[in-house]
Amino acid sequence: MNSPLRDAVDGATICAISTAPGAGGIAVIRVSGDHALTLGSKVFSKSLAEVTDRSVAFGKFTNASSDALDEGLALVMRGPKSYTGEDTIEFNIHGSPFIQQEVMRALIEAGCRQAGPGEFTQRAFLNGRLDLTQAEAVADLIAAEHAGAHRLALDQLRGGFAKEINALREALIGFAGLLELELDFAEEDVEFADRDRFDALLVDLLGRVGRLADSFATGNALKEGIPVAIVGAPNRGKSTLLNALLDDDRAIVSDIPGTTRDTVEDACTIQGLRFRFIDTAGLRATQDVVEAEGIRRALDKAASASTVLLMLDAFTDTPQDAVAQLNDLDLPANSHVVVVWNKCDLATPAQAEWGHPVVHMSAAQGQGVDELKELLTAKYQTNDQGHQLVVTNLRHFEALTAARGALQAVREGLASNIPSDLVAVDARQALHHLGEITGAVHADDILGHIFSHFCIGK
Ligand SMILES: Nc1nc2c(ncn2[C@@H]2O[C@H](COP(=O)(O)OP(=O)(O)O)[C@@H](O)[C@H]2O)c(=O)[nH]1
Ligand SMILES: [Mg+2]
Repeated sequence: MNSPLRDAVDGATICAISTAPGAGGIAVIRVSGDHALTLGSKVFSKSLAEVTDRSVAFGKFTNASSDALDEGLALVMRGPKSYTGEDTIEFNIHGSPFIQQEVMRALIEAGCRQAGPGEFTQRAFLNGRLDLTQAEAVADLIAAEHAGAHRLALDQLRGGFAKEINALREALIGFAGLLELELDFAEEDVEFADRDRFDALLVDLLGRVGRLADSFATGNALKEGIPVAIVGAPNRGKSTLLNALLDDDRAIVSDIPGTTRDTVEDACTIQGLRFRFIDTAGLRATQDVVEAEGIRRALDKAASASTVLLMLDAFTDTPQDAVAQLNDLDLPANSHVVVVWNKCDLATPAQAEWGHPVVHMSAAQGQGVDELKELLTAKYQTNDQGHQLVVTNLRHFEALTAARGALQAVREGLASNIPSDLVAVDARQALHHLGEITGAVHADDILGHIFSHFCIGK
């Protein structure tokens, strides 16, 4: 392999069960490494070296004492055009835990080593088959439990994000090069690049890095579940709505005001998007310390939610009450609020100008719930269409934030005529942080941390 990082691989041929633990119709055991073909052949009745690349052979499995273990298939994929970049065999065997253990034992007796978590993918990275963002996307893809997370992982696996990071790095390398050229000729007091062009380039880089960093709030919500807080005064039907949205008796519903005193939270998927609905304690003045704490939490949840559903009671709330309730929430200026008039089976709500979408509902009878769902999915589906790049990974977000800080320091340095060599230090720092994202620069402990979260066999 021509990657200098290849040295980090210990040279062992590794093996692991790649299918889920337990019994199944079929199990897959993967073998990867320089000696995969020879070691694999020791447990299989055919010589794998003679099997055409990317084809399948049928044969019998035996151990070192020639005990028959199973019969099944061997798929041969020679490096470098394999997932890991090394010679790889995938054995399809019958999925009893006993057979799986015995074939694994036979492979280890033959000289393979049991793979650690994510070791196949780690080798793929070290052999230059994937960059770090793609390797992480593989883990996300395996963990994806709903269509939204699946799509984000697949986009990242396709490499669009890594491409943008690499483009940013290249622009920055060009910039750092010009700065350093200037340094070489410092005595001659020459300014090579004109400062306006430098600044324009920095503004562009800062804009692109900033957009990616800012997309984390959306990306993370799409992956982990978009937080939607249901707030309002007691007895408006908040808990009834939570139950209707989840289609489950999750929260206690009663006509006694102040029933919900803590936040109740649960997730569900609507049209492929994951939402986390948060039912909260009714907002009212209270002397009760427990209820007061519940109200404090409710306001916290409202402030940090992606969407706030303000529940109103068509029977008891006047539009003035309603506006007062909205103001009492004291939400950040650009919050996404939906005004929900509940109990429309009892009364018709008064008209008012909200500047927010309004839904008329009877949560108890299930009317208007679908309309609300439509509204929510429409909002978040348009947000993530057009395949804009969205950052979903905390590690990427932190590196982008650090890169943004370093780029700002470069810009300020240039503006205040700080010596070029000091500015160049900040430029290198920004370059370093961008490189951390794709793994162009990496520390072993970071790699260890990333791959330890993988399944064994991937
Ligand atoms: N008529 C009517 N009653 C409702 C509706 N939604 C909730 N309720 C009733 O209002 C009371 C308070 O509901 P609950 O969900 O506990 O309100 P919360 O305090 O805001 O969580 C209960 O007796 C519910 O059965 C509705 O759409 N129509
Ligand atoms: Mg309640």
